[in-house]
Amino acid sequence: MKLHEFPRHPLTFGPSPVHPLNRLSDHLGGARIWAKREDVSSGLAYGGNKVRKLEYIVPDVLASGADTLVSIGGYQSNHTRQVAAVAAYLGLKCRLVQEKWVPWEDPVNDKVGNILLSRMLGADSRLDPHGFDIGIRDSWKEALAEVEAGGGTPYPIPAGASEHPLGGLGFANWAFEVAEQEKALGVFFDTIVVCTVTGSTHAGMIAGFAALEDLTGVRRRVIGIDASATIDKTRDQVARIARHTAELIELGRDLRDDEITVLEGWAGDLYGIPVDSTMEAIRLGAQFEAMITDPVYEGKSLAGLVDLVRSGDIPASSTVLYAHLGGQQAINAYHRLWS
Ligand code: 5PA
Repeated sequence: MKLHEFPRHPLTFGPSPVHPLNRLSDHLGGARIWAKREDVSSGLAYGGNKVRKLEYIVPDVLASGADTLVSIGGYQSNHTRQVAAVAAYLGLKCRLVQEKWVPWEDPVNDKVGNILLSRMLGADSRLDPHGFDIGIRDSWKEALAEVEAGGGTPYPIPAGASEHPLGGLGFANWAFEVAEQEKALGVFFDTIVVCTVTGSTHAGMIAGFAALEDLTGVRRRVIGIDASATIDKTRDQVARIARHTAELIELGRDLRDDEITVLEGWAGDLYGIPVDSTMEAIRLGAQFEAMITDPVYEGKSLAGLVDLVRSGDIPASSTVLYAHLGGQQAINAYHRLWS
């Protein structure tokens, strides 16, 4: 099936906004930087990148007759909050496994931000002591079995919706949306920078931009910045989901290795724990553009972008699009970084 033939259940306001980051670009003195904002593109509990993925998964949920969405993430998972939001919006139940993915000892880490919102949205959100892993988890399988045992019909949504067979479609379509916006704005983004952890955001973009390249003959760099700190797993997952999504949308060729780029160097030692470059990037985004980024994801990808522009790896002649994927809801659990 071609991408536009897959059913899509609208959960966003439409195309996410694109705008220039002029003061940040001037400050860095290199490439011109723009942002495309998944953080302000949906009315469902603040939205974020998972809402776009879920637009392609919801038709399957509704067709399945399930009554409970079951998903998994860390205590401050943005993904689980977005699953809770979509469940509420569709009138479904929601069971969430919130694992202790981050050794961040703060008395409100399991109370404020994303988890607070998930509870407000009516999800059955339960804490689990297991640590970080982007793979398929026993705790999630147990939650699925529990829902069934209780007479419910669960619909499984894995971490970040990434291992879901349709998980890459949302961001494959993002590539085509970018191309439309470029026409309207009279700009061309030769480089895209995106945060990657469970992989289907970046992987979807890779498949989508590959399809666009085959239509137009124009190549671009799609750079994933790792924020998982488990780079091998994330690289494998990105490559696998990109290839799967490319096949799904009938790309008709294998992806080249140069189309799959996940860079390391800005994740620090641990998922969810910011390092100096993260804090500097958050400060730059906030103080030059009033663009808020979080210490888990977007602060790290912004740090990658800042360094690549400063070093000239992304040349001064480039126009870069920074994919802002959301995540601000976690910042209250990180209040002591600023107090
Ligand atoms: C997340 C993911 P992928 O997981 O698709 O690679 O996206 C990375 C990412 N930015 C980037 C933000 C704000 C994100 O929330 N979040 C996960 C979550 O549980 O919230 C899936 C890990």
